[in-house]
Amino acid sequence: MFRRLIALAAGASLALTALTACGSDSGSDSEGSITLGFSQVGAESGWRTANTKSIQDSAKKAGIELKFSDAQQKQENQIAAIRSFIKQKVDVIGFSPVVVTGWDAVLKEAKAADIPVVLTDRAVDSDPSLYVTFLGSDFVEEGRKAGQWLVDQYKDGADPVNIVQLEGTVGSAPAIDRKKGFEEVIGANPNLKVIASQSGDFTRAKGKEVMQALLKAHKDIDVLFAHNDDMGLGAMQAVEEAGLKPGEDIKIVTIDAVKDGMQALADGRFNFIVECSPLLGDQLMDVAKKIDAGEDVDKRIVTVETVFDQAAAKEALPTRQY
Ligand code: GZL
Repeated sequence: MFRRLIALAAGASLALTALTACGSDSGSDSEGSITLGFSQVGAESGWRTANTKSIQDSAKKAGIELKFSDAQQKQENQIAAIRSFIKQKVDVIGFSPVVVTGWDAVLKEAKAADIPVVLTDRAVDSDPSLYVTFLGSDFVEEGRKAGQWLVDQYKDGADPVNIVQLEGTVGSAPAIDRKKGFEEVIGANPNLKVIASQSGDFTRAKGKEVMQALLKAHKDIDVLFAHNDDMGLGAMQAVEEAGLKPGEDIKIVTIDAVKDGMQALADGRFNFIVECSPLLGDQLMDVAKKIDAGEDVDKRIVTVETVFDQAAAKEALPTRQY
């Protein structure tokens, strides 16, 4: 705030000078480098690793000083990191909230300290006045796209299609919203039935473990919908170890489109991936600069993303950034 006041005052005095004595030269730039404190969820998936790299590379490119903290998927670590950024009087705080609830207190502390907060990747249920903007994907739409592919695949079939769902981290926005969008769309075809749905916490290891249990409990699984590639890749191993062919005996639909997922798709072991872009770094730095300059920022910035079938994955792989 203080920096912004200086900028505004400098602007005002410049304008005044210009009015009273034309030809005055522009004031020196009061901009120094911006300090951004960022609390990251963790390093649970290929998507997260790519997201971290994007933020770190973009900060360097933008000349923004980045204080980065990895919360190992624990909310208490994120809250502690945000409090530390407040104490250090950073210019802007950014974070990707591991879960939707429990942020009101620390966001109010940031507001009281007059430090603007930017949400990236995941949303919170706090009052929107407590943060400047939410920059990230529309997870409900991602779930809908996954569901629509299944509806299209099975539109002419009369047999029941048994689906198991590997959900993301319990209480996280992507897990809640992807499930919501997926189940809303597959409701269009009464043959499409979710016979089991369990969290794999967005990790490969947990995805494999849960899929092993599901394969033991259900002998008639036709489709796996996993909320991210990493859980799908772990589950794919469980399917193969059970003597079944992933992509054929059990169709696999996932979300993210990180390189390992795209390779499985190109190899025919996945069937469809909905992209969720982790490359949010440049947009985050742009928002930080706008905030610091006192410029307006949209309350919601939705990332642009697409979908991939097996042919599209083969084509996209050679130039895939992540
Ligand atoms: C989505 C992001 C999710 C990814 C997972 O924006 O929050 O978290 O889909 C990651 O791979 O773990």
